[in-house]
Amino acid sequence: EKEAALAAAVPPPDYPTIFDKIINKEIPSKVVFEDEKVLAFRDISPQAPTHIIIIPKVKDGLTGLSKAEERHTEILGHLLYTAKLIAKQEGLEDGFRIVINDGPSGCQSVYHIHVHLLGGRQMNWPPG
Ligand code: DGP
Repeated sequence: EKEAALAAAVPPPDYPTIFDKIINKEIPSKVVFEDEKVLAFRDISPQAPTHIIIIPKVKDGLTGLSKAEERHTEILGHLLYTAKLIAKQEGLEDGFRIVINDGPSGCQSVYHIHVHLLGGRQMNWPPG
């Protein structure tokens, strides 16, 4: 039963998510960084004093990291480099945490690849 529920939670390979509405400004978000390729905004349910979501504006099949193909390497690098820039912008000199949840076991809930940038408190290891 639990397995069935998990399987049901996996959406088809690629369809619009709430992040498309954020990109298109159909729903508001607190944008902290934007360029031609990526958008970064504050998480609606912050798990740390700084909790920012960084996404590609064009998903191009990247529902999650597990779907990455060689053509995605540039955008994947750009997402991480953007995280570094925002960490500096947010004053996270002491460090920060980057998270990419993937699939049901990774606790992914939005199937449009995204990098979590968390900081402003002591992070713990192992993560939950
Ligand atoms: P994940 O569980 O890794 O798929 O993370 C999805 C994150 O997206 C989660 O931390 C909450 C955030 N989120 C979901 N919907 C919205 C929204 O409408 N606005 C904002 N700002 N964040 C959202």
